[in-house]
Amino acid sequence: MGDWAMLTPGPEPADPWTVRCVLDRESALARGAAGTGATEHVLAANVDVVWVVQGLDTPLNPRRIERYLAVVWESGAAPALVLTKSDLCADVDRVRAEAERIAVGVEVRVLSSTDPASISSLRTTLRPAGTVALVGPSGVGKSTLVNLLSSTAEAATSQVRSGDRKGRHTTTRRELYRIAGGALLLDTPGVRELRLWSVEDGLDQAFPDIETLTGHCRFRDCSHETEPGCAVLAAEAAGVIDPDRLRSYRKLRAEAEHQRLKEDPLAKKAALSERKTALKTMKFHQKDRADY
Ligand SMILES: Nc1nc2c(ncn2[C@@H]2O[C@H](COP(=O)(O)OP(=O)(O)OP(=O)(O)O)[C@@H](O)[C@H]2O)c(=O)[nH]1
Ligand SMILES: [Mg+2]
Ligand SMILES: [Zn+2]
Repeated sequence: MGDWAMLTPGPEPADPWTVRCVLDRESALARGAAGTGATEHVLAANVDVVWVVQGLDTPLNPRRIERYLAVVWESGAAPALVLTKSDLCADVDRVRAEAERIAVGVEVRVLSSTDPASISSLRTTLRPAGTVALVGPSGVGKSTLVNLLSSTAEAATSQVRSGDRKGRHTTTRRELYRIAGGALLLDTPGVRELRLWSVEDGLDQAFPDIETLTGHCRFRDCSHETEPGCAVLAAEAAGVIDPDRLRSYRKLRAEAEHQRLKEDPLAKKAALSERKTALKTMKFHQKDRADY
């Protein structure tokens, strides 16, 4: 979804058009496919901006937002964090501030379907021919937002469950809507969690606060776990970095590395032989010690 193709019309107006070629993708929002996650699933191609949509009717889930942002940055599209249902949140200012701490350097927008001004303000960010994809869990109001922004869209919506406020997976396939002014909105089915797919730079972009510190670690290949002279650990100890955020960064990094090895047999082989060499060196040292 979202690929651009070159078509040529047939000789007669009623003739079918022929697809000449599909243009190279400028961005691809990809995640590990459901199940094993061993294959790539492109959610959307050629998207300029991705709105990571979360509802304020439930507490903010920082770890989920970080994961979404890493995937979006990696895609080449620019993320924005869109917090819906502000009418159901008692403490919007506090939550907004918390969101800004999590989504470092990302625009955070707070809105409600009941507040037309907040919707108009979001509309002003749309660009002609620009494509915006909406991603986020089921029930957060993605399709509602599409309908509010477009005068013609009639995307189906349905109420969240009253107990846990979970959505009902109303949108079941990706759907592109053209809206007045020429922007395109891509509504997607809700997904609770995005499995990482070959995220490398995206992770650093989602954690710029940690990324800037890594350059100051004593070792270039510092894993920021136990190494001496680690600037990240020092920042954590000084209370500059939230330990939960650091845990999340480590977890996502480990997951991305695991995914990379799964995707790339050569990298896996290299990692294995590296481990073997390390093991041999260890044995060698043990032998040395036994000689003493
Ligand atoms: N109070 C309130 N309700 C909202 C708001 N935005 C959406 N809703 C309601 O939330 C419910 C779910 O909205 P949908 O637009 O279907 O959610 P979705 O994200 O498209 O869900 P899926 O298609 O299942 O992924 C609907 O009953 C909406 O009316 C809002 O800002 N405030
Ligand atoms: Mg929907
Ligand atoms: Zn370090």
